[in-house]
Amino acid sequence: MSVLTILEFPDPRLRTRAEPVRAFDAELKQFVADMFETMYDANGVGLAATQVNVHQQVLVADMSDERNQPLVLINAQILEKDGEQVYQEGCLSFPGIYADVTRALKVKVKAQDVDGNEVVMDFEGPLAVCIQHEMDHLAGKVFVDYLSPLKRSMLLKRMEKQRKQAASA
Ligand code: GNR
Ligand code: NI
Repeated sequence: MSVLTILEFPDPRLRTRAEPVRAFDAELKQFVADMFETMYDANGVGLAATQVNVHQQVLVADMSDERNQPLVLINAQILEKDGEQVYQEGCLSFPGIYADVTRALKVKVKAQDVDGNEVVMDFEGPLAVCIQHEMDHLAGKVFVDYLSPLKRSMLLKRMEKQRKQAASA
């Protein structure tokens, strides 16, 4: 098992569109284990393969307080969306910045598990936010893309400032 390096904005590799997974083999299982280790190590509630520079449609999540409800979705597709919610989002690729984003309240997702079995699952509330956030990463999209240009440039300047302070400390 290993903790992988998480790409940070403005790394252009975060804009890569992930390819579907075709081989449900031991290498995939090892990669999924590494993604969980990386997500838990970073105290994240989700992680997309894009963020660790692997451009395959793999996402992991765990929104439980006890950190004991791991969820892995491979080749996920949204079948249905319903309603709207506003949630304050953060992202491991944007350390220290948070912003309100409007997304669907509920999503019905078709995906595969690590063995390649098809699963259809319904998500609602914070977990639905997380799944939509991770699926965006796999499409090369990030949460600040939803903000107004003014709000986005304010937050990105703030992130840059914090980065410089951290580097000089
Ligand atoms: O750890 C994370 N927290 C979070 C909070 C609100 C909405 C989405 C997220 S996902 C984020 C981890 C991450 O960057 N996943 O891509
Ligand atoms: Ni993210």
